[in-house]
Amino acid sequence: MDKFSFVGNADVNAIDELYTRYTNDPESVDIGWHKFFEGFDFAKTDFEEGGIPENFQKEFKVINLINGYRSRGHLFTRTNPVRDRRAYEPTLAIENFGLEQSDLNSVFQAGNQVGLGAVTLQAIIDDLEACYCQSIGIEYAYMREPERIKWFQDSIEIKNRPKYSIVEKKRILKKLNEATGFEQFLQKKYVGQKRFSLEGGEALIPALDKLVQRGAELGVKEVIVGMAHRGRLSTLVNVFGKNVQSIFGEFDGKEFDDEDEEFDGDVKYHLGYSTDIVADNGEKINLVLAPNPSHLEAVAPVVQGIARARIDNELKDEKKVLPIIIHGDAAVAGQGVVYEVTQMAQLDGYRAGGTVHIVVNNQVGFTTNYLDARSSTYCTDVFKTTLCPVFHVNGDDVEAVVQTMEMALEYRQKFNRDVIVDLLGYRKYGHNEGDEPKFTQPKLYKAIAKHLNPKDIYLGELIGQGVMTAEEGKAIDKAIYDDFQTKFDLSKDDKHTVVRNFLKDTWADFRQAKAKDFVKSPNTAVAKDILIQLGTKLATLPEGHTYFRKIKKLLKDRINMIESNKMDWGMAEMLAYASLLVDGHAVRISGQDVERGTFSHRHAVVKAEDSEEEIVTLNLLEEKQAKFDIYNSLLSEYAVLGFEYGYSLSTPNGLTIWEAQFGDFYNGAQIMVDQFIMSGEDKWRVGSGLTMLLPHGYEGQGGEHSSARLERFLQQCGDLNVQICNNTTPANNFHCLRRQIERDFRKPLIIFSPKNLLRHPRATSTFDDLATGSYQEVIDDVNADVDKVDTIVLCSGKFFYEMTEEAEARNVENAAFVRLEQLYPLPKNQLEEINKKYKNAKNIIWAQEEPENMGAWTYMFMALKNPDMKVVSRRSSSAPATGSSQTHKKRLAALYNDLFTKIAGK
Ligand SMILES: Cc1ncc(C[n+]2csc(CCOP(=O)(O)OP(=O)(O)O)c2C)c(N)n1
Repeated sequence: MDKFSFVGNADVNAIDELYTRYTNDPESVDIGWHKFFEGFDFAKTDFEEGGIPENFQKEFKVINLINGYRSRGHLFTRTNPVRDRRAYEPTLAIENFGLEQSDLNSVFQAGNQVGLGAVTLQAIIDDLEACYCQSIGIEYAYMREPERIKWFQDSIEIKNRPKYSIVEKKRILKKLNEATGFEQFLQKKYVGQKRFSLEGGEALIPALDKLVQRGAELGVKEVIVGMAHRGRLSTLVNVFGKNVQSIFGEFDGKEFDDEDEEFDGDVKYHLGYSTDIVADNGEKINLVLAPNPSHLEAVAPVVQGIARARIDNELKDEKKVLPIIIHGDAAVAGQGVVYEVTQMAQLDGYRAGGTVHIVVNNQVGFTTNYLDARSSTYCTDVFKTTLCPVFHVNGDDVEAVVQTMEMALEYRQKFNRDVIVDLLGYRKYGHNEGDEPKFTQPKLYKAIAKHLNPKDIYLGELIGQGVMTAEEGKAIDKAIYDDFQTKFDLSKDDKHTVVRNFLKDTWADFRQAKAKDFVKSPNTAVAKDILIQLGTKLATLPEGHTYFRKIKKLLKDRINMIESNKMDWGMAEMLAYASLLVDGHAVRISGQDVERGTFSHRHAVVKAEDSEEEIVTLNLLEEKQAKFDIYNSLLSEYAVLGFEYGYSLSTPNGLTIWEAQFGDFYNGAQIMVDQFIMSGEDKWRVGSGLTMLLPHGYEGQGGEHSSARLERFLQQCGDLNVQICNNTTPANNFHCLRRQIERDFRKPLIIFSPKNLLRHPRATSTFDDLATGSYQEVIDDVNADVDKVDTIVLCSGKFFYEMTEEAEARNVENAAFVRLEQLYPLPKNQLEEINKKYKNAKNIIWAQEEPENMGAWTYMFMALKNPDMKVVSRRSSSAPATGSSQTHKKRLAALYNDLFTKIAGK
């Protein structure tokens, strides 16, 4: 396309240049300009001498007017079904473009720009009004790629409003009818029960139906949907085809079909669902609705992660997977995670081929008016960060909605970019069905009370067009009602609410874990010769590049580790990944600066010095190995952790890891931890083997680089929901990572990972440590003399090394320092064995470097219920640590004094 076709303000010099090109080669300019010049004889125009003739100037003014409609037309649309829009200045009145009423009947070549040929100004305006200022408003003129702008102009200006066939019209009506009938039935049977009615936004159902049906035609095989409460039940029944009978059972509050008495389950409008449907064209489409918490927008990155995993693991083509995220207008404008997700959308590590974002915009958020809910013009403005096109469409004009969906999907399939649809409607009732909206929006609700629902509006139109009769309309209503009634009656005999629907096929080979699975970890050893082979390969850089001297040394050190049979943390970690990869398990790691590693211990990606080419030796192990993916993330925790959680839901056979820069920063993603990772299985029976690496440890670096808030995780442990580990040896970390894949069930794993142990001279392992045994939940003190020990010091994490060094210096011999590597599930049997072994021990101490109100102390106290257990810790504190290195040292000294005083039995 020609670079001048999108000039915002037609510039005479630019057009002069364009004209010169046209005279030399008419084909070299865009067709719109070609036509424009063809009908206008500029050849004799001498700009320099004679000035610019008036008719020529006016042509430019008309072009400016056209561009005005293209870029600002969306501000003057009829997209709001129940309220007047705010007034925007300047308007598109022709006077604002230097034109006059007397010009309306003059013919302008500029009509060629919108595909009309030379026509009157009035005809041009009529066309622009029809394209840009009716039920659909489009924001796209800010896009930078001419190809995409042209695509939009063609779609809007050339295609304009499509004429739907009678069959299509009837299908649209059917979906609207189902949406309306569903809500009305529930309103009658379950008065006042929360269902978060879609009424006022019913057009969502034909809209989603169109996305699925058109998607099937455009090659989509899977649709991954995330949405909050509003309209969720209707979507499940009317788009996913979930049997409405089970929804009625959920309204009756039936118990969940889970044999575990402790299973909690969730409210009906949070449960996930997966199903296959056959589209009208005969293609099978898999539909997935992700489970979600109340926390609005939190599901957005999870959906992206699921979709990306489906692309990576199976479909290998972005066009085959369609992520759809449905938002509320208040939530989309207010929640920062939307921005994070938008910013991720085109990144290599996180792209999922473009998401269709739909806002069910009912103009209110609970009781809050849009005027108090955002500073931006539109609730969708955050998406413009990446210059995404945004459609605003009137939900009362259902054909416009369906047309918008077609355009949005076609755009997505063509360009693999995000596209946004702001579906304007209203909310017929209060926030939920027991809520009185007139307290806060009396005027609006007066208007809403009088407003016909979208189904009746459309039915009226179809009757007017002679497509249907009123009687046929009534018959459809009755048939829908009768069908619901039959299923309602049948539902009374159902005993349970079915929970396990979501991603059922993906998880078919995995079972639910039981308490006995955690008594002992499985064997995760790897034969020594294989480890040596893998170690050599991952420490060998391919020839043909020059490498930075320090990196060569680093890899040479890894080779030395093989020769000296003494490895560090990074080597064992890499070997864990390598061994999984050659066994066919993909490994994916993302987080800030993970490729090198925040503390420079990993170097999973090596940059060639000459070309900056990225060398990933973990992908150079064997021809048939699984893929190792590692991505430095954008500087986000919330969305990235959510994404990886979503990825893990779809990838039970691979290891999915998120690493925090420092453990502290995970709390930016607290919602993901609380609402998904810790509680997902108990609410939704979903599995996840997501692994979080949270650097943790007191090294005098201040309040924000010390604590990954172990106490918070431990407080949320129950129902065997996760594993909390604080590993102290490279080998144990190796076994811990491998254990994630070794078993036939999955649990999230949270590793409180070290910083100073990465290079600690005592924190090393041998190849034999990796080639034998399994993960050790408890590591006994190998140096303790059982007969001399009268004190057991239980501890966790790197503090062990500091305490034992200090104990050696003080010649302490009466204490055994026992490491608890896995804090949850608590290895009680193994702790009991320790107790038995140290038969002379009368004294038991829990020693931690964290303040008393943090770390594992209160958890251990509750779990062991031993009133004689003493604690050694820093004093309770509000900030996790001091910022002064001197104070840090002083406090550590105090900690030792307390510890060794207690060990001395004083
Ligand atoms: C993060 C978060 N904060 C607050 C709430 C409580 N809340 C539930 S719905 C709602 C209003 C949502 O408005 P909108 O996004 O416009 O969706 P609507 O309910 O109008 O469809 C609020 C504030 C929540 N669920 N999540």
